[in-house]
Amino acid sequence: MTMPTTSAQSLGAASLANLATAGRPLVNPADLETRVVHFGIGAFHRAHQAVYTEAAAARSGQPWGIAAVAPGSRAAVDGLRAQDCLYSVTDLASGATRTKVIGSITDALLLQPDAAAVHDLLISDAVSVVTLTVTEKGYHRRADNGQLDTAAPAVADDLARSSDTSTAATGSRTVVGRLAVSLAGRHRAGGAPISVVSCDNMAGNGAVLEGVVRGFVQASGWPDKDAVLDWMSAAVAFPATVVDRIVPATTDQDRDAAAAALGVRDEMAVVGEPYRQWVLQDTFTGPRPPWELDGALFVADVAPYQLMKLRLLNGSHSALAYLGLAAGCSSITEVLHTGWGERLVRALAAEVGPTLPDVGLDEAKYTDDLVDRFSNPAMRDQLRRIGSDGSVKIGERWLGPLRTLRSGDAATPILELALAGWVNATRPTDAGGQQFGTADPAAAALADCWGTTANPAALVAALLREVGAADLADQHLLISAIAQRLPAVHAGQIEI
Ligand code: CS2
Repeated sequence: MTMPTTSAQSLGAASLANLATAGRPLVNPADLETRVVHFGIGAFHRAHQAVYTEAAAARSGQPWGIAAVAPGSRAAVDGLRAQDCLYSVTDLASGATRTKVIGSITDALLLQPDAAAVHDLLISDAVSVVTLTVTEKGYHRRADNGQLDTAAPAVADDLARSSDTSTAATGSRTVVGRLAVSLAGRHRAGGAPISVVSCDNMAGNGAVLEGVVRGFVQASGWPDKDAVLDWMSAAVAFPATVVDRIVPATTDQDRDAAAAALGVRDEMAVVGEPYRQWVLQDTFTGPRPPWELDGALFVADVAPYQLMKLRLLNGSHSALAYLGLAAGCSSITEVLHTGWGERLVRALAAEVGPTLPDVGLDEAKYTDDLVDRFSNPAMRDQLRRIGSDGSVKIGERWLGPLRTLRSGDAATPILELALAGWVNATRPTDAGGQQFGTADPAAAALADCWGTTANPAALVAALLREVGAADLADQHLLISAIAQRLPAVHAGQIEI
């Protein structure tokens, strides 16, 4: 079915009544209250936590709404505001796509110009939950020890401004700085307990977030910083979570298809695989949305789920991305159609499987499901999306299991091949940037490694040092095994 879309009405509160029932939000946005603040308005949040929150509000009758804060993307804020914070999600099931408007976002704000409004929300008793999807680089951790990088320019800037209490409510450039300043403000205002929930792909993401926020408070010049830290220990929970849904970047074609399905134009449309999962550590303080009503799982320990997801899904995603780019592919589905794509997913799972906690999760089924999910013909998930930010992703996905396996003298041929793929993809181009168009916060430092040596083993070691893996860079057998793989990978020949 196609409908003319160019002159269609735009999605917004006024057009909701014109939508077919199946396309309407589960809640009336006007009935919601802002009780959650979310940082990061990207497609992933809109296709994941916002969907769970809408269903939780609808099924419980509790008015949970989300104020979504963009760390830097004015376009996302303007786009949402222009549509009264409404947007659609299309589930890309093969042969059966389904498009529905989501109504859980109550406001869209920018971290900097709207800082006072964000601060007011974070210190208000009405808000009891903060969630984050700011990606690995949004935590500003040092590559060597994972602590807050207080020397990173944006963090240093936030620290400098935070000591001036007259600018404390307006100054933050980083989400970590914003949280630290506003949590301190909440404490000073005698504020209620609150849960701050990292939804980014990092092992122990709750503890990571807690560590960088506390690191900011410790590095601040606040005379009451010990009291702030004590209050945080008692009243602020940082539960760990595992989030999962493959959400490709939205294309013009996706937006046209959403408009055809809805009968209104939606410039903020997102698409995702039908599968979604959310596992949360059950340590919330204060009220929270009953996300379990939409299938979220509350458990005592998310680590087994987290490691399985990071090492099997994200680990093979990154390997498929770098090796697929080398072989001339552009999407995950395309790589799964090569002679080696599925083999790579299964071989990586077999290699890293022994590093996963043995708590009865079914790795074989998980791997079979991964192959199905990656093969979904309705998805065009770009390798460039997954290959971006490799310097802050591969530590979580590959280097942890690599260390464990090597300390037990296990062979690691697939991780070595994957690392050769990553090394190959960091090659700088004459025009600047990386050869397949991936972006990386450490792109300049990685490019320098290429400039300082022509020796492949020395290059591999330098790149690993750059991502905080000096211990691995000193393992000569590992380094030469990776280096030996480089010529074939560079030529696009992937041998598994
Ligand atoms: C991907 C993830 O960006 C990436 O590198 O591996 O975004 C992945 O699609 C999600 O974690 C799936 O839940």
